[in-house]
Amino acid sequence: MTVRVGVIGAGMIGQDHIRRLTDVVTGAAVTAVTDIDQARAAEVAATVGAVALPSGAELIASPEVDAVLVTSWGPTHAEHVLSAIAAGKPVFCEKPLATTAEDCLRIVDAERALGRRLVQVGFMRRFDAGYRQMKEVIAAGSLGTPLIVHCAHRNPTVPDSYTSAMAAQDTAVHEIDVLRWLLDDEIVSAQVITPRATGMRFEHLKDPQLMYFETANGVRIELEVFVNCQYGYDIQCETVGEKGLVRLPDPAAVGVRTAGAHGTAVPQDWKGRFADAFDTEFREWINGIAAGAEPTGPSAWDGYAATVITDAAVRSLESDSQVVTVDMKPRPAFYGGTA
Ligand code: NAD
Ligand code: ISE
Repeated sequence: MTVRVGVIGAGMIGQDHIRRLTDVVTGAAVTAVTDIDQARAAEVAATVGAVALPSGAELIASPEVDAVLVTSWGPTHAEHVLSAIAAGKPVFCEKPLATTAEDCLRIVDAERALGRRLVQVGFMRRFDAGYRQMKEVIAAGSLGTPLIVHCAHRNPTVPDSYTSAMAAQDTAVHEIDVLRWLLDDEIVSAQVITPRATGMRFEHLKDPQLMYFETANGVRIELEVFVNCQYGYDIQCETVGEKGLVRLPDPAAVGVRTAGAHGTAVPQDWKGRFADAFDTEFREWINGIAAGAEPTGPSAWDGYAATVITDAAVRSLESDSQVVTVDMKPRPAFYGGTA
């Protein structure tokens, strides 16, 4: 069976996922594309023999579309995800699930009312081989109880449109999701501190930022977000337990010795660093749909949790670094909780 995917949003990541679904993943075909920039939708659709449709609503309703991929701007995600649920079609939504907690809860409620999972959120780090190995090591118990996590999330540069709040909403949101999953624990508070700012930033931006999170079990997470580090796209993660530690491996790269120095290249963007993770994420999503199974990747609840935790981090940033308690509803049984 070929899963026919309709794509809403033909920008940077939308085009990358269309290429992935067409050239990398077997059992999938992109049959429809839409974008508010209709010329872009037509151009991108033509590259894969898909039809360009005028709106997300028409794409979701199309009989040629079995599953929906949402890669439009964040504030538009909720509308498309809710429409896909109403149509009973599986929907993969790039992060964030929605930009407000209220919209995330509307999605959670709609999915619960339907009674089966249709939504998967695009937190691709759960599909990265290094993070998966870290999770296995932590779960096996040889490190003892996890106590501390040290992380860094560095981008070489960001555009002028990137705001200080986006350090949490757009960037740290990946650690927020992957650490909840890695530790099988919930984040209960957030604090954001701004050290001396780099001179390599746009004037309005607070960069770098140091973020501190505490989990329900008392694990302390420290995360450096530095989005103008200049030298590359660098993701670090080290979990310290009672009897040892586990560290995320750097991506494999050849060692080069020349001109009196030796080194390995640092990736320059998330596309290259997480290419294999994105491939695995889509392979598993498509295989699940083809098998008639519910998605097992990050759920609508995980999307809601990430949004309320990033809200707490932004409130801390905007309130002189106060420690802010995460305002999260109890997790429903439908999503593996007890409520
Ligand atoms: P982009 O601006 O390059 O592309 C977004 C596209 O959506 C544009 O072509 C725009 O015209 C279109 N669009 C906006 N509103 C629309 C609507 N209502 N209907 C149809 N099309 C609409 O942005 P991008 O970098 O591709 O990011 C898209 C999403 O992917 C964002 O939510 C972003 O956070 C996420 N993203 C995730 C990762 C990751 O690592 N997982 C990386 C980059 C971006
Ligand atoms: C971007 O939207 C991503 O999701 C990248 O993974 C992240 O590293 C970057 O900081 C974000 O802007």
